[in-house]
Parts: sequence; C-alpha cells; structure tokens
Amino acid sequence: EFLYHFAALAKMEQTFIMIKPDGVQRNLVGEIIGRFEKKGFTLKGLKLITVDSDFAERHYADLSAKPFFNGLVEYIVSGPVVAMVWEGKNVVATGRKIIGATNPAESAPGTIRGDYAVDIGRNVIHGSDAVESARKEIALWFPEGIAEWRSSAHHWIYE
Ligand code: IDP
Ligand code: MG
Repeated sequence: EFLYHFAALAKMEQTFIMIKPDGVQRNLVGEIIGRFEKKGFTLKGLKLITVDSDFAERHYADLSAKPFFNGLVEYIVSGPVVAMVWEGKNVVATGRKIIGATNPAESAPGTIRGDYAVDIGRNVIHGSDAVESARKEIALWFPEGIAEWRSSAHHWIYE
C-alpha cells in the first residue's frame, strides 16, 4: 500500500499558472482559480505580485526575439498578477487545455481564453508549456518555496 501511494505521488506534476494583469483587472481571479480547483488539482503556491520589466523579461526570455516582446513585457508589468503553482497528474498538459490556445480567436469555448478573451495580446492567463519550463518558472516566481500539504480529497480524485 505504501509503495502504491508512493508511485502515485511520484507521478505528480507541478505547473506554473499566472493570471495576467487583464485577468486581475477584469475580476476573473475567482473564476480562474475555481476551474483548477474544481478539476481536482491542488493549489501549492499563490501570491498577488507586481513584477518589473527585468523580471518579466526573464520569465519570457525565450521570446526575446519576437516582434511582440516589448509589448508583452509592458503588458505583464502593467498591474498585479496572480502567480500560482498547481499540482496533479498531468497538470502541465491538462492546464494548457483548460487555458486554451494562445490566440483567443482559436481557443475553444469552454476554455479560459475561449470564454474570457478576445485579443492575443490580452489573453488573461499564462501556463507552463512543459514539465521542464514549469520547473524553471516555479523556481523563478517562488524562490521562497511553496506549500507542503496534501489534500484530504486526494483519495476521492485518484484511484
Ligand atoms: P502561450 O502563452 O500560449 O504559451 P507563447 O507563444 O508562449 O503563448 O506567448 C506568450 C504570450 O505572448 C502569449 O500568451 C501572448 O500574451 C503573447 N503573444 C504571443 N503571440 C503574440 C502575438 O502574435 N502578438 C501579441 N502577443 C502575442
Ligand atoms: Mg508560452
């Protein structure tokens, strides 16, 4: 039994999710957190924070050559964001599905961007695109570390 649960926990992933300044200004924080919570994922880190351009440039370093990079950085520093770590089986890929396609014009209804966004440059939310980028982003945004806890609903979500 112990080994069984150990194996199940070892498969747990973490992802970095950020509600961007437009999501905070548009009062979508509760709605967005609710979607991850109700799915069955576990909240392991959460803070409201305003970052500077240096920090935003580090977060989006991979996109520094893109023509929209400066506008993207200006957007991210334009107000407080909600930085979160969510944990669960397959949470990186499933989180991206919950969020929807990068361009809200192509995000399916039922996804966060499909339901709440119109323009690609105001698409409400960020989610890590791979386990490795999630690890880097969590280290960048939560240098203080995250919460150690296990939900009492665990057995009702995982078999
Ligand atoms: P993702 O957020 O779905 O992972 P990325 O390609 O990593 O998409 O781009 C990061 C962010 O940069 C997007 O969420 C969006 O806010 C912005 N972005 C991406 N492409 C464009 C564009 O063509 N014009 C303006 N902003 C863009
Ligand atoms: Mg991305």
